[in-house]
Amino acid sequence: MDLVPTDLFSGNQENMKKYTTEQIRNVALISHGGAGKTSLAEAMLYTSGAVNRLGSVDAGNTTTDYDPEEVKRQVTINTSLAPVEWEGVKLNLLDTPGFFDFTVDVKSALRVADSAVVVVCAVSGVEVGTEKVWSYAEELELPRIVFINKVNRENANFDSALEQLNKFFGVKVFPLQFPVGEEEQFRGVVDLVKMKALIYEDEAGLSYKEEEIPDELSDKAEELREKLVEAAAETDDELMEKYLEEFTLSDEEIKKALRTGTLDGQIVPVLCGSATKNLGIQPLLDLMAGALPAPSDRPPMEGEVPEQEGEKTVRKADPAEPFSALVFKTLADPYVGRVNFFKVCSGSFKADSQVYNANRDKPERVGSLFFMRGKNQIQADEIPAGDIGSVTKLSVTITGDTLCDKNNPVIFPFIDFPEPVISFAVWPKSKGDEEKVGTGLSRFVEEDPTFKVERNKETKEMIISGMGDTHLDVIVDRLSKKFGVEVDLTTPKVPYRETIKGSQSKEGKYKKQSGGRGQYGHVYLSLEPMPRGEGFQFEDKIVGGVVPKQYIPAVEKGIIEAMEEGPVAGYPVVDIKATLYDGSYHTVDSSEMAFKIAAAMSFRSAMGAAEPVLLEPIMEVEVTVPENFMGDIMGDLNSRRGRIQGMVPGEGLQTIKAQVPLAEMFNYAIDLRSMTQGRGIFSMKHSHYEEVPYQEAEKVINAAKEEKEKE
Ligand SMILES: Nc1nc2c(ncn2[C@@H]2O[C@H](COP(=O)(O)OP(=O)(O)O)[C@@H](O)[C@H]2O)c(=O)[nH]1
Ligand SMILES: [Mg+2]
Repeated sequence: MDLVPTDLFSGNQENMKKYTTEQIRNVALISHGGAGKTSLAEAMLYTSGAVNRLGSVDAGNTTTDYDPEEVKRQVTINTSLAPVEWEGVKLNLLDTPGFFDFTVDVKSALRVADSAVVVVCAVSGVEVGTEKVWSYAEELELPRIVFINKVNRENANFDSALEQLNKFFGVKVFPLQFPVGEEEQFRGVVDLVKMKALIYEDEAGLSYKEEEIPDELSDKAEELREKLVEAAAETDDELMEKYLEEFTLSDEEIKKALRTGTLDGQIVPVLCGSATKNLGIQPLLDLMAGALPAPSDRPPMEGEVPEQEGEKTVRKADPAEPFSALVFKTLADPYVGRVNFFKVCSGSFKADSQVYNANRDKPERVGSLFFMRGKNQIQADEIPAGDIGSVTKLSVTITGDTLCDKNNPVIFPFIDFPEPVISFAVWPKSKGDEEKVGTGLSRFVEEDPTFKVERNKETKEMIISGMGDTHLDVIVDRLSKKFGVEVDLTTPKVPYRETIKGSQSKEGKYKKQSGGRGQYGHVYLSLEPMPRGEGFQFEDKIVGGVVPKQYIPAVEKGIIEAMEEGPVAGYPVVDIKATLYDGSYHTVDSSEMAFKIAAAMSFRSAMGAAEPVLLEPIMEVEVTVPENFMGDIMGDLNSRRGRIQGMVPGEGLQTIKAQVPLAEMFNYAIDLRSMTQGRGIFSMKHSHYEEVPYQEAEKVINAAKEEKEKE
């Protein structure tokens, strides 16, 4: 098929020094959407000299939001990489999306990161997304630094943001700085280790002067310094002894304690600044390089040996170990082909080699290897353990796969992918584009484990499902840009079912006499309801061969075929038991066909008389929102015919569990977002089928009638 070329990857070649495992820091930038991760990555690139102008999200020219879909929406969609060279260390920044639709990218990035910088907005403080990403990092026991950003913004309040951090995440969240001036007045930070004020003078924020702490801030500085020394002393028995004797520690001792404390999670240091003003970036880079772990400081990766059930093995981030790498991101670009991003977990990855994909039991030929900086490629001959790189044109490898040495195979577990929350039926705008749409969508499935495509046999629609309307919107735009096809999305049909509430027995007789051989089939069926989810059961109670054995399967088949279209609105029939208890036959005229027809006739008339009803799918829904939205959310769920099952309180958040009909949930992802200003999240999965209430059923029946008449 024709592919529309895109310029996703620029092909620009850059150069970079070589770094050893110990000199690498893989740091994920995580936060609630909009706190400033992409801007912060840009500021770090600029401060380190990797780019010579400070790109901005608003102007659409940052290094890490390079995808046209990201520029258009001004939000990060894909995790992208930004290696920053600082003080002999390479910081591989993973700029993750904050938008909930793309949470999987955050989890994937954290799977390969060795630490994280949690960005918090000085105006909004701790938000739903902050808590989410914090809990992901906590689960993985990732060392963390907090950066309180946007101190220059109107209504910025460092102390209040810090207080919230302490409230939500405990006292281990510890300031190493506080701002000098806020909002427009923000001009530097008080460094509590150096006990100096770092004051910025140039517009670009590239240099600062160390000054005495201004008088009005010195009490606060003393007080916080005291706490800092105490916290540092607590990381180590020896330091504690010294502290108890001398009531103080040297700056060097504090720094060392900060590193130990950060590495083992006892301390989460807090820094502050402004990404867009490029203020406070150097101290952040210094701390990241100094206190965050190299891959070799982290516990070894655990994996399974393929085909040796239950056998575990570990890989250390050591170039001397056998080669292994974990693929954490796949991009399908029609122009360059498939791009896989990986972290080398052990050994080293050599260009122009052959490796083994352990998940798919397939060899892969490897050509060139690259480090990526946004969309720019930096060619690499060899990528050592711990480092992150990319490779194009592998044939079978996708997100989550382990590449390794064939003689030392290992499979690393990846992340659990969440179930999609929103679905649409997709229709090509021009007839004949069906195949192109199918091909395009299946490419996206390859690169995106949270995107699903399915042809619904019952409703005969092509259904796409994803993590939110923006997610699917992006897919539709990409379908047009990359594959040149335009599509419309419509609300999917609800896969209703039908069943009966009563029991009935009816006769079915099919008899035809038209010269020559006739047709004769004759049965009595009784139908009775079965519990939800039981499907279909057939019982043969014929005695004395009144319906001969060879025709019994035809009777069952006749019923099953008739069940495809129920009497209420033409939906499939479920949860019934059919018993064949009587009938008769004709030695010459009876046939399988005749019995099949007779069975269908008997089934239909029994169905119609046995109180047939419509069933609808009920979803198990979990909604998490800040407490103050509880009332609105419950009211809304009620109006969707939902039944509240329970509530689980959290720190400032509530999780509501409810059962809600699918028919009422198609727009929930969108409505929840607008009801909660983006602060609510939800998940849902199919639970069971239930009878549709009379008034609703009426609508469905009328719609089905209209549809039939149209045909
Ligand atoms: N005033 C101010 N705005 C900022 C700062 N950092 C980021 N922004 C703005 O906040 C918005 C979101 O920033 P972005 O980097 O895309 O956030 P992300 O979603 O975390 O990547 C953009 O409009 C930025 O220009 C800052 O330090 N001060
Ligand atoms: Mg971003």
